[in-house]
Amino acid sequence: AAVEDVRNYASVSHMFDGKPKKMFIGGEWVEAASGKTFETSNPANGDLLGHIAEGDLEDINRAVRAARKAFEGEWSKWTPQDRMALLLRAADLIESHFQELLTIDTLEMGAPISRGPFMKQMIVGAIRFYSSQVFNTAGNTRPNSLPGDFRTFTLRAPVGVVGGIIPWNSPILSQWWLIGPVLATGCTLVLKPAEDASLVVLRTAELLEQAGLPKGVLNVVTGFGPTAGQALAEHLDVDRIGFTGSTQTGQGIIRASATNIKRVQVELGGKSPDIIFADADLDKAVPGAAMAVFANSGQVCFAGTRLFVQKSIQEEFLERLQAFTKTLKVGPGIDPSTQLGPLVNRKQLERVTGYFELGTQEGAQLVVGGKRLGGNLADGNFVEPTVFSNVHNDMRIAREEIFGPVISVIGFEDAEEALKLANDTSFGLGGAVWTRDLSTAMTMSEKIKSSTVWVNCYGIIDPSVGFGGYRMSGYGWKGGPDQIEGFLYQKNVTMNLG
Ligand code: TXE
Repeated sequence: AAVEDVRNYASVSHMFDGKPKKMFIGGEWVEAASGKTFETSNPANGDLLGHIAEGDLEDINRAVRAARKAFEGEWSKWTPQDRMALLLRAADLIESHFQELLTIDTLEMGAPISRGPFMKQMIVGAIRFYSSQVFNTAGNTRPNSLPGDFRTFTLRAPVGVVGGIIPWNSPILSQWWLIGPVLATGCTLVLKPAEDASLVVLRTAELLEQAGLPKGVLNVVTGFGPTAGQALAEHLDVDRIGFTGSTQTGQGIIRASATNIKRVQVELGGKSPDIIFADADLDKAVPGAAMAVFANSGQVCFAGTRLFVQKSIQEEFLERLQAFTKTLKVGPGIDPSTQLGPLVNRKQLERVTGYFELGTQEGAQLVVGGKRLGGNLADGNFVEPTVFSNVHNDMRIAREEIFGPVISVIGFEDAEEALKLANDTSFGLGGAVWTRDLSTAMTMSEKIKSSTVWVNCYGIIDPSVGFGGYRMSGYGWKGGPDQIEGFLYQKNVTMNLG
């Protein structure tokens, strides 16, 4: 029965034609050196979607060799204009194939198809932004300030082979935080997608081939973290690594980078504060704060999971939050009316339901949700959007990243207390303030210790600005001109004309 369902999806994309999917190395579609494959399935119903090549050390070695060869070959002669044209062609192709990409991603990792318009604008916008960065690779010249007849100037050169390891929560987008700067700067890339969501990355590679990407500039090695991922992180001929995922794996990536002092960018977990002041416009703040966590079923790195509400409005706010939460539709992402899809896999399902139990054990009050969904959703990894109140900032549900649709509501008296609680965390990725008072908005924006602060909105990222992390949420910037720096070596040339 599972195979028949896969056939039904074949109309969407040849990604679901039942044939094992190959990896992309040196411009060729190849099987794993070991010949092994692994299964990928639909988290909404458990159906088998297909098989994917299971790459490991040998495939990573092949891919890094191909990336090095490409870096030193024809690609190094491409002008910034050539690379800009390639990125613009890619943006057009991604735009015209967007519905197909979105459907592939939804079937494999579960997120609702209704995120389409927002994602399309974000992704196509990001690619077009990166096309504008091809000239952001220049050095500079200064008038001589040394005693003598010297000339000093700087040059900037692409760092070389980049290794990218991305998670499953939004590969349709997160792959571009690596492919974009790589193509803009003239580096090459070996990309290892997450084992739960590889198909959209493989389809994107096909589209890039169609856009005229030279062989070996992008290589995709599918497979598991401890084998393929670890081999990439440790590889002596990889110059830079970009990683998004768990804090624990990130720590391993940083350790592995020491083998050859790779440049590193890591974006890890979060427990972001979302602060509602009594003067906020609750018509906007209630749905805004709810979707700051429930979007993608809470599987978002900067989800605003610690919801601080000023005590004077707490009762009304909780009532309205509960009512709003009850209106949300949970179901298969492929249904256009779905607002929350399934969790990506059984491991995440167990993790999230474990926190449902923990919250009650710790003495928090369950306001709404808190259960796995059965009935016609019993074969998928569905859970209810959940709100706990009476949470203390030192409870585990307020300190640990749950990565599910779980809000912890914490009361506060005044701005000073809100700030103290908001910053009492080991993370620092996102955060928001809802208020009509300009000076509250400004002061909180300056003092919240996180790389992104939203005022009267949540989760909006301008790719031409980008985002990063404080503390254990990681370091290095994604998007914006600052990210480009990380893909370039700077060189100082000093000439003595005397
Ligand atoms: O993450 P992993 P998992 C958090 C979130 C979630 C938890 C676990 O809290 O519940 O992490 O998710 C690859 N060497 N985030 O287990 O293991 C792996 O194959 C090299 C937050 O899925 O970090 C995948 O490609 N690579 C996050 C990627 O790392 C390794 C998004 C992420 O997997 C590896 C995802 C190894 N030893 C999870 N082990 C965010 N910040 O958005 C695994 N990988």
